Amino acid sequence: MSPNVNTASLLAERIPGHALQRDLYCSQQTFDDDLEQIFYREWLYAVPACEIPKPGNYSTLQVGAYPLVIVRGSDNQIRAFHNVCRHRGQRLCSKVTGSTPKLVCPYHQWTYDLDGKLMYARDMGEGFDAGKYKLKSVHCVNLGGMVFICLAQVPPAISDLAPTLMKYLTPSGLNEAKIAHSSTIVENGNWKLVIENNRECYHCGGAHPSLCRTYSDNPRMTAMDGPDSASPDIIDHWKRCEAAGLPSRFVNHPKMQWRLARIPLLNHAESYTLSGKAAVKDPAKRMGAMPFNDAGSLLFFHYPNTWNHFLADHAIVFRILPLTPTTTQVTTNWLVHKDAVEGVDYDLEDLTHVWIHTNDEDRQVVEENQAGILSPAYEPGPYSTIQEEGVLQFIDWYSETMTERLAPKPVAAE
Ligand code: 3BY
Ligand code: FES
Ligand code: FE
Repeated sequence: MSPNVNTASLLAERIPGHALQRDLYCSQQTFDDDLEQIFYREWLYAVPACEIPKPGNYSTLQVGAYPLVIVRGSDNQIRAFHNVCRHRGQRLCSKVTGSTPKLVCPYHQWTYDLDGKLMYARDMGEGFDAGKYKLKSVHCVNLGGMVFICLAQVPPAISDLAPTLMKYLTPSGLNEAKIAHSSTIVENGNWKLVIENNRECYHCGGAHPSLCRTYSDNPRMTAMDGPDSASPDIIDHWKRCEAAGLPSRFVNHPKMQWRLARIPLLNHAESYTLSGKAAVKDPAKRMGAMPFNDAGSLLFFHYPNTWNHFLADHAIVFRILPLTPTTTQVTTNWLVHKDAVEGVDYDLEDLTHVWIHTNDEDRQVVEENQAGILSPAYEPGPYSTIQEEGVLQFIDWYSETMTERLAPKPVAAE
């Protein structure tokens, strides 16, 4: 690897329409720049709200250097805090998820209310002002059951996404959901390779035998560049769904940072199961209120760290977090209606089989991709404009965002 990597210069030299240069996928410098300019500045998907359904429930996550905790307060409000005690800095909550009436530091038991106020600190002497030691808060919003956080002092506008996402998610009933299964894996690949892989289905036929039973690898399914570029069968699907009151048409951020679109599954399949039938059998126990069983999958991605599938019976939500230049954590949650009972209304193996395998297949693809890119012989090759338009869009979004943010700032005039 080159000793002095300059992310901005590499981006300036990149060949449009091609994969990125090696150092952008593996250098410590670019990894640090990605954290600083993207992960510490953008809204990130954190958890499904149903992971913390009751006051006192919390979830933790690590974003780069920042340990964070997301808590539901006694007022039912979901808040995010730096998971760092204001006494001597102990991490407050070490479990991935848990439940507690108050946040008690394990070191010297400073005790915080669920809204972050310091309630109790033993023997701190006279003049100690507990009001100065609230937990540091992190911006946090619950959009239709998906909790997003932002580490920036001033977060970017979310107003373009919020109403649209809530409108599209409402029929999926995320607020009436529970987690049926959760999986966290580590992929030995740069976070951008994980997203690139998700943004195309050029690899699907070769890599995903079980997913391909129900999911079409037609490139127009995953990487439309606007509603008019969709194929006639998708446009028909939107018309049918929207006539039944289900928001479905392709909508996107102007720079394609996010996109929503409801796509049909193959042969009117109901769900991503091996049989194509709904995994949750009892229609009364399916998530949300879908007008028909073959409503397909509502696809939602938001850069830099989430893609999702909302089906007529369940949903699968994905979060990625970069760990090191060449490792990425991928967390998948399978959501079902809160009243659906495992072993009665659904079989867990039937529900999770396809995406547990698909995730593992994608992990292998990403790891082999990273292994090849680490070779000094690697040279960025061209993306297919027919099959990999989604990857091109992601790489363009990444390159433009980073280039703009890494550019030297004009010095203010005296
Ligand atoms: O291959 C993947 O990981 C997924 C399948 C659905 C969208 N994307 C192409
Ligand atoms: Fe938390 Fe001391 S570090 S109470
Ligand atoms: Fe894949």
